[in-house]
Amino acid sequence: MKNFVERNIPMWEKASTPAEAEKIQEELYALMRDRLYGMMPPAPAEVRAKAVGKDTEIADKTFAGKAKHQRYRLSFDADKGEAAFEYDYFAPDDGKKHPFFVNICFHGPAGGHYLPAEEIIDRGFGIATFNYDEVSLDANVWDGIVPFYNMDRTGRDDWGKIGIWAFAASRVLDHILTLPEVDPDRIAVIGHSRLGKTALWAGANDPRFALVISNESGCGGAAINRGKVGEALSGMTDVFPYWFSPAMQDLRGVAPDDLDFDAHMLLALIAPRHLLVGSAEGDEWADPQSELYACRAASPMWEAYGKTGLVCDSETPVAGKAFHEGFIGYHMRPGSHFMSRTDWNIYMDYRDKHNV
Ligand code: GTR
Repeated sequence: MKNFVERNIPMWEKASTPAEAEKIQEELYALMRDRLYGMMPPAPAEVRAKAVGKDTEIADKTFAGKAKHQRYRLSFDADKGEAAFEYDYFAPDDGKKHPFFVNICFHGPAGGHYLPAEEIIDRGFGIATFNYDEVSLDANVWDGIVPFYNMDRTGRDDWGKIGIWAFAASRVLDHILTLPEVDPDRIAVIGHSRLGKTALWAGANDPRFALVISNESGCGGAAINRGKVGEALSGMTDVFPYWFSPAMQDLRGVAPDDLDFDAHMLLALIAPRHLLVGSAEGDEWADPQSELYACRAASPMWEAYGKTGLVCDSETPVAGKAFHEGFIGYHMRPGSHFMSRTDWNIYMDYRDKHNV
């Protein structure tokens, strides 16, 4: 008997080789861009960094002096002048190279909820973190780096906030690649909830991220829309129009079964790199089951590259269990919508296990 994914999720044309997979990924990228997230500007030729403050208070109090900390102001040439924003850099202070997290964050710079920074440093990972509101406010206001670009939201395919924050994650990546503590082959992009959606789009746009981590990104992120409980894309056209391109308004009133795309197509853009999707048992709004379905439905793209996608013998998520054997990892944590220490530790376990 066919399972839910085989019965309900529309698939792309089968790809059997990496070359075929790449061609289909180009088509899927265009679809996700045109339906949801909008255009991205080209990467700037150069990102300039200025050290703007070393907060010894943070390095000493938050990390007991174990971490190097530096706040940087990044600037780069945009269509209409120089755009800029700041981020915080934390690295274990031992003179070695480390895997890093580019953390798209609700707060800055460290020590807040959602970011157990000391534990992350203790496990040997570095953190480059920025406050998304400082790049452009999480509201229908086009401030921050946006006024320096021609995409001013009058164009149907202009970027929305998810694209804008994802673009910033790539600029942070540009800079950390020049720093001595960073292992360039082991950089992950991570975000929670709306910022999990952003991490996925950042990973889809920038192949330099070796690992993409979506924590409870739900609707408009890792959750399959067909059969989904909780939030629906149609409702998002009203509540969060500014997260997406203006063209996303076309989804108003559209039933999930009538969409010509679904979330597995977004996840498939990460292949053949590593992808982690985390859910929480009590997070019906994001819908763990739909996130697991998306991982399963995305797996054939990894197979076309000769890699294993999701390895999971269960139709349903299992609280407290991580399915972490393949290039797609999925776990569901007991508890509510949050990016907790448990989630971070599960992601770091995967990174240790797969050396990514
Ligand atoms: C909710 C939204 C979700 C999720 C969440 C969050 O209001 O409906 O899609 O993104 O916010 O970002 O915390």
